[in-house]
Amino acid sequence: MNISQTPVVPSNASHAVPIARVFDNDRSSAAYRLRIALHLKRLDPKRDPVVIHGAAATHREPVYAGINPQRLVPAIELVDGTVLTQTLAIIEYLDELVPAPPLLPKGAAARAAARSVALAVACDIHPFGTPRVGLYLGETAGLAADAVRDWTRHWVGEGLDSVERLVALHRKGRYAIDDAPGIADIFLAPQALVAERLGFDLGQWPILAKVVASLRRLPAFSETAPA
Ligand SMILES: N[C@@H](CCC(=O)N[C@@H](CS)C(=O)NCC(=O)O)C(=O)O
Repeated sequence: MNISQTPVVPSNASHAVPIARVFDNDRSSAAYRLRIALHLKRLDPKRDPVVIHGAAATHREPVYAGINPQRLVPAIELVDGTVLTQTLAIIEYLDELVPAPPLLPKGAAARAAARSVALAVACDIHPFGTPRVGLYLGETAGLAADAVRDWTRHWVGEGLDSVERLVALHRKGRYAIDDAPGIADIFLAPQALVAERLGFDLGQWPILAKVVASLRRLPAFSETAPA
């Protein structure tokens, strides 16, 4: 990891955001959420890659553990040394500092609905597919690779069944909530990609499939996607 404290002064954002660096990972769906939000806000801070897969993983080593106590990506470091973790917290921080375009809809109920979709993904689906959980199931619980994959597929499938019903309740536009891409979409699109990587056809969730197809036409979602 490079250690640099160069502050980011965004060229197009209406307010300067004092980010020194983003701890990023190309394959991580949580890091993808943050890349989408930064793109929507026209921010392009310095990125420090953190390896989270395989023998070369650096995220559980003392250097990164000293930065993010949870040893997860993404995280951001501000120019004053403050480290912010958890994508929903970081994205809402960006939204407060750079209000345009807004990532939360108008109206308290619509905002709660948008957060409920984001949280359904972040809390109730995403953790089941993380490297740490897969490693525990394989190495400690002794499950074969196929069994780990089936286990992950089960929770991702059941979770997205629920999110399909949730989005059906709240959707009033082209995307998950309305006609502006926001936090519900920022959490949904990366999780949809994980589902596809696990062999799901998004067509089994017709509403989510439509929303994700629309999102993938937006540069903020397509240009920041994991390889
Ligand atoms: N709830 C956290 C999730 C962060 C997370 O689990 N990130 C994954 C990558 S997608 C990670 O760092 N995993 C490392 C591991 O599981 O060991 C957030 O929203 O930021």
